[in-house]
Amino acid sequence: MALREIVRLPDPVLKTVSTPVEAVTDDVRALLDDMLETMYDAPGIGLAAVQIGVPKRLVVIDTAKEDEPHDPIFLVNPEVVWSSEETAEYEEGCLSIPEVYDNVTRPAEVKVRYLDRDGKSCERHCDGLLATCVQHEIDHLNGVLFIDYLSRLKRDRVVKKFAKAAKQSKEPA
Ligand code: K1U
Ligand code: ZN
Repeated sequence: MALREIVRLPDPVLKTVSTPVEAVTDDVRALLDDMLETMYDAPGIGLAAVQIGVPKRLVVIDTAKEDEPHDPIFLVNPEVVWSSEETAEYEEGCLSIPEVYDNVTRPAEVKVRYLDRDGKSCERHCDGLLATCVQHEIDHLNGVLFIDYLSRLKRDRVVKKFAKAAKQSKEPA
């Protein structure tokens, strides 16, 4: 297992549509393990492969609380096959946009279809924080960020701040 670097806004890879994984091979499992280690280290509750610069449809999630044992979920080619009419608002964050948090409204419950770490086809009903997180991660696979749900004014402020930081980090000291 290895820690990977998490890419930040405005890296253009974050806007790409990730490609489906053809088969769950040992290489794919190794990548999922790196993603999980990177997510726990950050720390975060979810991570999409594109956030480590690999635009493949892979996601890891663990919404267990700090005092609970790890409970990781590995999702290969996840898709939402049902969403509730009822919505829920949650103050989201993103490891690719550190220290920015804002409220996003999404369906309160979703059913997700995916392949697990062994390549087995699964369906899972998600509610609460897991529903929010899985939708946030599937958005990453489609090049969508949570700031895309904010007003243009708020989004532009965040994009400007991160563009400036990226420019400064490239300048010689
Ligand atoms: O995809 C990501 O950028 C990870 C992101 C997932 C997420 C958080 C909140 C709502 C929706 C999706 C994060 O994990 S941000 C960090 C975070 O929420 C957290 C960090 C430590 C403990 C608990 C939460
Ligand atoms: Zn994110």
